[in-house]
Amino acid sequence: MLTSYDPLKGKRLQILAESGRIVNRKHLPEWTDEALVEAYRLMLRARVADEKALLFQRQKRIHTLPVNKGQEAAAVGSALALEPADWMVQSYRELGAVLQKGGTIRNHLLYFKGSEWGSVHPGLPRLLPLSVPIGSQITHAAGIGHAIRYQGGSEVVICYFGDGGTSQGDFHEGLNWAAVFKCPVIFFCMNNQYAISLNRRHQTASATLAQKAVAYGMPGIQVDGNDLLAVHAATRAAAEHVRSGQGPVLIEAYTYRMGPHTTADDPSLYRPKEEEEEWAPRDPLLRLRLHLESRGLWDSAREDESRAAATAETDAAMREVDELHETPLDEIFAHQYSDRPAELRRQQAAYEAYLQWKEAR
Ligand SMILES: Cc1ncc(C[n+]2csc(CCOP(=O)(O)OP(=O)(O)O)c2C)c(N)n1
Repeated sequence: MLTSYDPLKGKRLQILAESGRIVNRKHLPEWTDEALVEAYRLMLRARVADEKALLFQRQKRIHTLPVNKGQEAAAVGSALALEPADWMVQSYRELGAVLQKGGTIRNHLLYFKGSEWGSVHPGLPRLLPLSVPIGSQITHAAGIGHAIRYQGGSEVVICYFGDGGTSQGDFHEGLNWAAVFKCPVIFFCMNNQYAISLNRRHQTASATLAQKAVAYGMPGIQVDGNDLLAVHAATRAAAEHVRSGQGPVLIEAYTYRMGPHTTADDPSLYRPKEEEEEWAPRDPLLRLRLHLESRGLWDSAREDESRAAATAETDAAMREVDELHETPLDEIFAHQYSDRPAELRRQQAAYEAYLQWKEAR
């Protein structure tokens, strides 16, 4: 692990500065130019899909959905540090990571159209369904990690959650369990500064979220979450540590949610415009693009071409999802129990009655 980045001293790992300049060669990942360009393309693909999904929601083609803008480097940089056999336990704001793992924009849109089938990723049993109940996925990740250790496997689990997730009991239970039993889990906290309208400084009295690792007896590190290279270097080091049987690691990616919490949110009600302006030049795509351009690896023609490809892919995915039927009512209740309990049957009947009443109005 990168022990020189002691979270108690508040040292944050950065490799790529906002100007696009490399400021830390010691931890620079050994990437080919092609790999770096591919990582940028993936971030751009996630950005375009996110922008378009917001429009589709406004057109009422999908329902309320979370917005990813600003968190693409944290998602893509971490996912690229893992192997295909590793497990990914998601929250709901890591589209770039899900796409890297092999998930599709179609499924992303399908899920937010209200269909659980958007959670089914053919051929990817190690990509868990998106998890909206805050923090609940942290204990799932610890459990998967425990099973891997018990069976003597060499896979790693990465588990994403937000700064708000660290206030849940599940966070304590998951990290404590994983540390005691040396479960191979990377706990990846996306600190985007807000849990809906609640600012991070009201979330915890700890100076950093990474320092919470110390109490559980595991390494913790805070990275510049808008820096693809820093996120990648830290996750790589964490994966090596975890894979070698030394137990879990906590990474705090210090980032910013550039858009609203979801399409149902208005951030102008709780955060100052100046703050958004301060973060705008730290946009993770902008910074990597500046770097690539300074090395002659990218230009506006390539940008336009990649944007157009991602736009076409997202439009085609939306058209396909438009064609799919609404989720049959029974399916909403179908996957929780093999024998549906009386209370659930009652709720289903009540919901059916409500829909009929609504139809008749
Ligand atoms: C157990 C639970 N409580 C409350 C909510 C309502 N809720 C939805 S998102 C959210 C904020 C989560 O903030 P954070 O963990 O920082 O993640 P972010 O949304 O910023 O990515 C809350 C409280 C929920 N989904 N689950």
